[in-house]
Amino acid sequence: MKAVIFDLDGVITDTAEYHYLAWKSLADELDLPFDKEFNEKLKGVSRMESLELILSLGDAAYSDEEKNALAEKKNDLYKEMIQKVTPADLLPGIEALLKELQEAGIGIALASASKNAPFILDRLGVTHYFNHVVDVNLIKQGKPDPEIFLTGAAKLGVLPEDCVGIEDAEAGIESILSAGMYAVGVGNPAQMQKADLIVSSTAELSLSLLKENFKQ
Ligand code: B16
Ligand code: MG
Repeated sequence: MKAVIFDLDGVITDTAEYHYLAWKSLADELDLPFDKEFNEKLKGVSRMESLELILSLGDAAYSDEEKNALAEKKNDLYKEMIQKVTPADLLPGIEALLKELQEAGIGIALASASKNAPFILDRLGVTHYFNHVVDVNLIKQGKPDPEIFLTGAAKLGVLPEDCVGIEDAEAGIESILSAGMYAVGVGNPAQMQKADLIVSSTAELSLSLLKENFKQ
């Protein structure tokens, strides 16, 4: 195991609630029946794809220009919300794991679909642990395509087979597996069936757990 590549939302911090509130406000304005259950479909999905899914709840057609304006409106609201993020919003065990990995000389990268990821890492006070943060603006195919995880490995200079990927969304697990990496899922086993290892909480993650299970 030479590197660990992390997802952000749902693994390092839980920004899903802010994404939900911002989309909910937009959906209410457009009179679309958006709820928490539907929001589950948006985890790990890019901003424009999320918008398309939400708009599919209604019959109205929108031009590309209108869609861009709607996505921008949601993002402005979301950006306002994430100003409040602090190191206390790190999920349990994550900083301890980052520290252990860094001390062991294991590469650390971020493979998040969020364009706001660098800002959130800064607010959480953990940017300095990361050897590379994949620039999602340069990624052509979103998760479940392996591109984002493969880019992380390439930037760290390690082979995919020597990497562990950690995700909370089904599309993310597929992305890790099709990149040829060892997939660790955080959350409900029903949504993580294909993962190589599943933990119910980030508090269970540690260097020794990853090392013991890697490639078994
Ligand atoms: P943004 P992840 C994803 O983060 C979120 O889970 C998803 O809900 C969001 O739409 C996506 O980032 C894009 O975020 O609008 O900030 O660019 O799980 O890949 O870390
Ligand atoms: Mg996620």
